[in-house]
Amino acid sequence: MQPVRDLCWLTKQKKPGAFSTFSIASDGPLAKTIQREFPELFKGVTQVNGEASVRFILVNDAILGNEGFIIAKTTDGFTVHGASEAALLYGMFALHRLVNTDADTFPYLSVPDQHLRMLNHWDNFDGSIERGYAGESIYYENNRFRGDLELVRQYARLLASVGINAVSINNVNVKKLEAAFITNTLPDIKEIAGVFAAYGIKTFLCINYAAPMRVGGLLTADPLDLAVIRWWERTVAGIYAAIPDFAGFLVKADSEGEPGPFTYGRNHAEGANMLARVVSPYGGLVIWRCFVYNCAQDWRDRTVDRARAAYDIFKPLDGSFDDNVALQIKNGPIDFQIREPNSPLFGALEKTNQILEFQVTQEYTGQQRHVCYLVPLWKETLDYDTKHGAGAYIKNVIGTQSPTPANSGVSAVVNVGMDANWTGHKLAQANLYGYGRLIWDNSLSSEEIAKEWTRLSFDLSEEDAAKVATIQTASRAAYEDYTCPLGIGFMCKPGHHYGVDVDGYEYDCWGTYHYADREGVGRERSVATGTGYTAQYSKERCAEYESLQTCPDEFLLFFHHVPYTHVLQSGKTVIQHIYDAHFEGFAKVEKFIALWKSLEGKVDEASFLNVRERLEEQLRSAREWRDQINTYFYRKSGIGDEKGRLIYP
Ligand code: GCV
Repeated sequence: MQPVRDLCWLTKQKKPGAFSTFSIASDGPLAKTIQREFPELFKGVTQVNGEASVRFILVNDAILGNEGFIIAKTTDGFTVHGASEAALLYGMFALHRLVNTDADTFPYLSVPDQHLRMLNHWDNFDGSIERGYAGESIYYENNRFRGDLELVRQYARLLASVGINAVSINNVNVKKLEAAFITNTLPDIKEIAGVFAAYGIKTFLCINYAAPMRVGGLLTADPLDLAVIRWWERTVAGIYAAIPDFAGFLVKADSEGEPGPFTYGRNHAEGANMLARVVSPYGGLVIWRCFVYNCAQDWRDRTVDRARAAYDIFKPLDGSFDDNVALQIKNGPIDFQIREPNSPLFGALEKTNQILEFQVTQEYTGQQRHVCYLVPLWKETLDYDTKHGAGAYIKNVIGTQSPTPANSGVSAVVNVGMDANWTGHKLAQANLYGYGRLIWDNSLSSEEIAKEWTRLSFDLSEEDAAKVATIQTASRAAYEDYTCPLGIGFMCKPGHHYGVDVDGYEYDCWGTYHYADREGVGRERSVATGTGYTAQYSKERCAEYESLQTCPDEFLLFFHHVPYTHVLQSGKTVIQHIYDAHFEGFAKVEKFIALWKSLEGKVDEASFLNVRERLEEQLRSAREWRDQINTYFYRKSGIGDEKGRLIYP
């Protein structure tokens, strides 16, 4: 039996009397969605203060662009103006948010900062989700389509309400059955894409680069081979015949065992452009991931630095990708750790469309058993000045300054599944909500977003709502404190990535080493004495990271190997910082528990129990992280805690 789904931040009907009627002078598919949604969203409302009607009006206004909208107060309600039905739909959801958070900031104008605002599903046809922590796939089960289009609709409305306009619906690691989606299952994909389209969301598929062989039976997938090109042309014609508004492909090539152009001695521009030219006549886009590195590294060989890989491969190709190709680049050079510097590709690529990739699903950040509100991390990346002082912000590199802004933006691996509350941990809903809100409006603060989510999700007094928002906004730092001192990540258990294992990856092939010895810890990536990775940044950033005097403390061990007695900019030694952060991180979780327990009876019971149970697991896990890391470094360094706290010998 289907569990009752949590309506998340669209639950609220608490503003009685906002509107009783609405009108829209348009009858396209999204206008129909508004007609359906409006009564559902504002149901139960009765007229108050004469504010009764909402009028949706299509206008042509350069300021609004295609997706922006303006909401104005009128004598008897509100008007929503926008240049497209999608804009009006966003306006409707914004109105719901504004009236339910008591905002009185009308006229309210909102234009998205990023064009492409996307979510990636890593869902497999068997129903499993790679790095999924909220149950099985909402699309698939047992190698067939679940066929629950009402569930997809509920999901689509959640996404549209925060401005998401694109999804990819299968895992980037494309196995045998999924590789044939592009030929065998088009009617099912069409149904899902149709539901998303009604909410202004475009659908992408991930493809296997060797599909011409694995699906088409050819002997090669060489992008320059004519038979391969013809196969893709026929296949793509079939896709567009079935789904005329199909958005395009997302491709993981030559990465972690996935096939790619390297097999045929071709570079990634040759590989991507071949596909781009095939989808171009239909207006399709090829999103090509830059997560390409050597995952069969010998830990003994210190000359290989995984952090360098994406830049080394893609920077020389800048300017050689077609207009309808976008490179999708993970925020950091390694892999979604709680603290990593930003990828040096941002700012280095000048003639290539770029999509910044985040991870909403909490693979390395507590797997939706720990509360870890990630908006502060994403915000830091968007606001990062690649030239340090020159105003070359990542949000502009992927936005207005992109060669083709319409083909650039932000993408993220999503955190939803079949769990009744969508995200496993109730508080993890704020990551999905916050992701959408932040990438639409890059100027929002993470605190504002946390407050907004809390107000929309619970009926609490201001004082109690502040407690929830405090847990959220303090949670990233807490998680970092007990898992990732000074930028050294990957001390997690190999494979599933949950829980602590300091040396779990130290002698493995994945290129994620901390190099702790009895003198010190950290990866030396300087030009002077290390792998030279710092040189991949602008000269301003390179100078900052290269020097021990200016390298920010939080990245120190990412860029440098230093003695345990090295004094940080904070004035503490490295070893004392490690001890302090781990004791403090654990204490923060204890505080979260006390705050949450004080909300018993004030939030709905299902949410209360869900979060309480997960916070208890978080505390157990944080204790393991604290004690194993503290003991590990105490044993390596032989230096005790200057505050005399218990470190197990
Ligand atoms: C989908 C990490 C994850 C993999 C994931 C990969 C990627 O390595 O652990 O599960 O594969 O990133 O982003 O492609």
